[in-house]
Amino acid sequence: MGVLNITPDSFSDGGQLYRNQRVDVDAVLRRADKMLLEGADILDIGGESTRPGADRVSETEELYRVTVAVHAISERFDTIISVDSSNPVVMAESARLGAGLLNDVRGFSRDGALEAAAASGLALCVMHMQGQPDTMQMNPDYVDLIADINGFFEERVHTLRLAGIPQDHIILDPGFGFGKSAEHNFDMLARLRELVYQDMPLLVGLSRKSMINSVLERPTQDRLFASLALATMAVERGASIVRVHDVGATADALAMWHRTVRSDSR
Ligand code: 8Y4
Repeated sequence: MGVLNITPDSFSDGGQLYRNQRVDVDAVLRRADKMLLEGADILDIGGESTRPGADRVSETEELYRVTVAVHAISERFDTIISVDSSNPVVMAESARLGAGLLNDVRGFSRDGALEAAAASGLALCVMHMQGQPDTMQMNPDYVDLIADINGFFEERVHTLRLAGIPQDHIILDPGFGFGKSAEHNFDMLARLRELVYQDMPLLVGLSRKSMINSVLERPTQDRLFASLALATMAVERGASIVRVHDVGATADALAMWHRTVRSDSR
């Protein structure tokens, strides 16, 4: 899954697709084309930054950013479009315009999100977050990290199924960096095999995240090699989908993992 941030203030790839209060549609299409040529199967489009301290975005503004990109990409490319949003209006409109996956870092917890997700008929990614984006990194605390996340998965799957969503439309995500210390994040990665509910597929986002900084002290743009190691370890430990900024480099790394697994099974 390749990341397409349609925001002016994205921490990782700031404001290249959104400038002067406008979505740069040509830039979005060029970036989408590049990621698809490099091997992305899914493009994740987001119009709201969840970084602590990021500017709030109005519904109208988020709807504009996301739908312009979804519409342009779905007209030109045959790919799965994921929409990174917690807003039910954005979810519904994106589904109408050709999205294939709804990716909600708030786990479909906002008023109306569950209903919009169910009505869309799309696949869903449900992510774990402790707290809210603005304060989640202040003092992340768990009695039992793995049990907490697995309990969250169980509760959300149960709730989504009651809303009429089939289990095979649901992807789970432990939410690296969302209300977790560096220690929590590395514990989650080490024990990723234990983060499951009924063998459902796992999506992880580790690309360029600040847990890398806790070891290497690198600015975001210099976190590629570390990100490749993290993506490879996640897939080795059972992740089905990795959300990344650097699609070509990650595809190369995972091709080596995949080839090695093939030899190991003979
Ligand atoms: C540098 C680069 C520092 C990126 C921080 C970040 C996830 C996600 C995000 C994730 C799913 C981010 C939308 C945060 N992370 N969706 N979204 N899983 N499903 N931060 O881990 O990339 S945004």
